[in-house]
Amino acid sequence: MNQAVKVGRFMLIGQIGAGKTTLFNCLFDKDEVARKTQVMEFEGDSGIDTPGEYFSHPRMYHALITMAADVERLVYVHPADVFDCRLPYGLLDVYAGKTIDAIVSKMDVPGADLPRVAQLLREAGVSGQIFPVSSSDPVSIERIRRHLLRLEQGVTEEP
Ligand SMILES: Nc1nc2c(ncn2[C@@H]2O[C@H](COP(=O)(O)OP(=O)(O)O)[C@@H](O)[C@H]2O)c(=O)[nH]1
Ligand SMILES: [Mg+2]
Repeated sequence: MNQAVKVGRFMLIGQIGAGKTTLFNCLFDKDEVARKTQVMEFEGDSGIDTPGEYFSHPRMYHALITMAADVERLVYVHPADVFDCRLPYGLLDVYAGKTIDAIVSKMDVPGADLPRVAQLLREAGVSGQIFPVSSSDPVSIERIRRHLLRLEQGVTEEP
């Protein structure tokens, strides 16, 4: 009997250039430079990377919101040196009762301000965990991998 527990999908959302695809590739050990993401990218049953346009253009919100209803966890990626934040209208409503985690990306850039961004995220409705990350810091990526893929609980993915 297969004892493996199915891991719920996570979905990365956030503005164009936030660092979603770079992180996504790191999480799944893909050895490629992030190209502009044009469509939803699925990694098996584990994760979805989304184009920034879906996040930034109101006429694309429906695509995100529809997909959000189907994923277990929504993960908002926000750069450490950007100090405004608008989550798509309606997303938090669809997601009521579920947790939104956030990743503060690009922690290595000179203007990075984690406390300031964290406060911004709380005000925007992020209620879950906030993870700082830099693509050049493997420890920060490993922490996120453990959380999102639930490695710390010994849960394995179905083949
Ligand atoms: N300095 C720095 N640059 C990053 C980091 N993560 C991504 N980038 C750069 O930010 C740009 C946008 O990254 P990308 O992953 O395509 O963003 P996406 O549009 O959210 O998928 C690329 O030039 C990346 O190399 C990071 O942790 N630090
Ligand atoms: Mg991308």
